[in-house]
Amino acid sequence: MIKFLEISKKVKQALENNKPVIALESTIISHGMPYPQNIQVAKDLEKIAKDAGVVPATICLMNGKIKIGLNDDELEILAISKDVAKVSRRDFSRVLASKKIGATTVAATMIAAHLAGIKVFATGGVGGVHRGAEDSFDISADLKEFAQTPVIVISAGAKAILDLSKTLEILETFGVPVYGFQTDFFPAFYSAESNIRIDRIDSEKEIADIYKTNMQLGFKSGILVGNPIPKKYEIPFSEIDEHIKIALDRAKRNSVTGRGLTPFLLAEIVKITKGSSLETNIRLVENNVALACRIAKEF
Ligand code: PSU
Ligand code: MN
Repeated sequence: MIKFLEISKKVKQALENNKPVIALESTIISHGMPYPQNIQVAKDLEKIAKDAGVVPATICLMNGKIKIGLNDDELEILAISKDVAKVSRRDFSRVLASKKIGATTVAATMIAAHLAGIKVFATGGVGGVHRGAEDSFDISADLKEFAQTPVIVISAGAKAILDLSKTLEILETFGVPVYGFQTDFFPAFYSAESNIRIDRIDSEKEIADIYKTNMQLGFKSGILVGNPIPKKYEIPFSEIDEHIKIALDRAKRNSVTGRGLTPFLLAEIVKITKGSSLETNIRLVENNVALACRIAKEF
């Protein structure tokens, strides 16, 4: 498997010298945000990490390689290109074998980060159990990945396009530790909190310690950290919920399902909120990258 890895020089050096590194996913660039904001965000996130003294490793599939750490040209290709595949675990080998460009979801980024030896990964929101999953069975492969790949994922929880309580139930079933960072409630992406209680953790060191203990026990699971968006940037739940219902209705009327559903809903919500949800989305990812950097420094 390692033969497919192509680790950038900076990331390799940092890993060899035990310097802090964080992984960043590429699906939020290619499928999660529109151009040209996406390229700006991709670069800004890398800058936040660098300014914190941490080496950022944005991950994608390209030319039959799992690329760990991208240069500006590669980021640009991901942001602009129209035929970037969205890669979750099941798509990994197909996209590698075809040598096409693939953007990695949370699940695929966890796999790649773990192969490269990166312990901490920052994203926006994780995939989860979709509303109406009792009929559609639409449950993101991200959740199963948490059960089997030991990476700490910093997220702002999950969007209310999902069924948050079912998402947490599945994670519990899979034995995945889920923590609220300095909060007692699972964050709801655009909104700082949902009404669902989770275990609280107050320091970066505690998260690192739990990860180390998990590894010493031989547990394979990842750790999901819910990091709430700062209150001043949040969109209140009641407000965003109306927009989400409109987006869900449009998805139903256009028969959007499967891997296309999450990107469709994200894009519709940006349209409905005239870009304000995008602004919020950017703020929360930045906030997650900053926390990921502090946790990476605990190792
Ligand atoms: N949630 C977001 N923004 C995103 C995604 C999720 O708020 O961009 C992306 C992530 O890459 C996540 C993927 O891993 O969507 C989940 O897709 P699906 O629901 O098809 O598993
Ligand atoms: Mn799905």
